[in-house]
Amino acid sequence: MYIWRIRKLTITYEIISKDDEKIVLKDIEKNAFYKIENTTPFNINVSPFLKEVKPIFNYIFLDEVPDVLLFGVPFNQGSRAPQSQVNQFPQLLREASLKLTQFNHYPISKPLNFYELDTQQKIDCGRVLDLGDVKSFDNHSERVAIQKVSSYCVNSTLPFICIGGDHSYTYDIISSFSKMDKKIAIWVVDAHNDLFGNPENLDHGNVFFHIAQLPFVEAIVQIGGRGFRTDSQLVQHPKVVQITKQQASKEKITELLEKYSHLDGYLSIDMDALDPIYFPYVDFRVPNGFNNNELLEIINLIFNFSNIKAVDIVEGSVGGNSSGGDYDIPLHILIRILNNLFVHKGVKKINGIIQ
Ligand SMILES: [Mn+2]
Repeated sequence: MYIWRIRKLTITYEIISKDDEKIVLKDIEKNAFYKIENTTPFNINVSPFLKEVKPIFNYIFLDEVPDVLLFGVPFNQGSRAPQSQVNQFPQLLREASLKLTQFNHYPISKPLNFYELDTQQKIDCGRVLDLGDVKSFDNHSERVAIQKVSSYCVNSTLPFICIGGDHSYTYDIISSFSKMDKKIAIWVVDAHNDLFGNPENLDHGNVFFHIAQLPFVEAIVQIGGRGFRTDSQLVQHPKVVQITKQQASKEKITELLEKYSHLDGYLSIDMDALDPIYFPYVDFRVPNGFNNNELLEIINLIFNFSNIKAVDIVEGSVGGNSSGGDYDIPLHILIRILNNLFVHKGVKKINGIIQ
């Protein structure tokens, strides 16, 4: 028998890896490795809709209750870009995260923490459960699969983050909030307004037209629109407030955050909000976008005012070297979002004031 049964649970082990059958542990003091049976039931009732992958930061969570949930949506069927490869983004981001590998502890979890040298800050991200990637199952469509997984997250009442995928799947995630019986505001940072085109087919170019039809969505605030439009491409909607990149001052965004501070919030980050100089790996690059710090300031501002329940990061694509630093900017954004989800978890705010 190669499987050891660990009895002295007072010793702290690092969780090195996990598969369906076994978990590899390392005794930190003795520098010795052990294999134990993997008796943790792989998640939850939606596991047929999830593919297990190497988790972000190789942080393997085996405890009962995490602070934050994460899942990947490796799909591109809603993209208008020919042969879009946005389906590969969850994997690329997970690969990029491995340079910040943090082996979780066993039997008692330790939280994910980072140190940012630039700001001399410790970034607490709590205990994160990476559920894996959504997969279609049986005769269910990709969209049904996403709705199953995001409904699980909504029902858990834990904050969660989804890594897309094209922007159309934001519709399926937001749909899962229908059962909460609460009105929500959607905060979007994107170079485009995604309200244009044949409304018959939901895709990433008209996704916010469809989201605006959901009765529990009270308002959609789009920040970062830029570039040229034709008359017919210039679409407005009574539920949608548009703040262009040029208009996106702290004051303007705060004014809207105050207006909608009575609502729960959802945040959607399209990677093309960033200037292509900083992150060119998207299908539709638009010049004169936000830099990394401007985007992070907007994200922090939104979290400080709004009760954000879930976030997505979408439309990242292939082209860069995941281990060579080309995906560090989305990775830093992810870390900052995890930190915000963890820190603001369960904190009720009205007009930026903790209640
Ligand atoms: Mn978009």
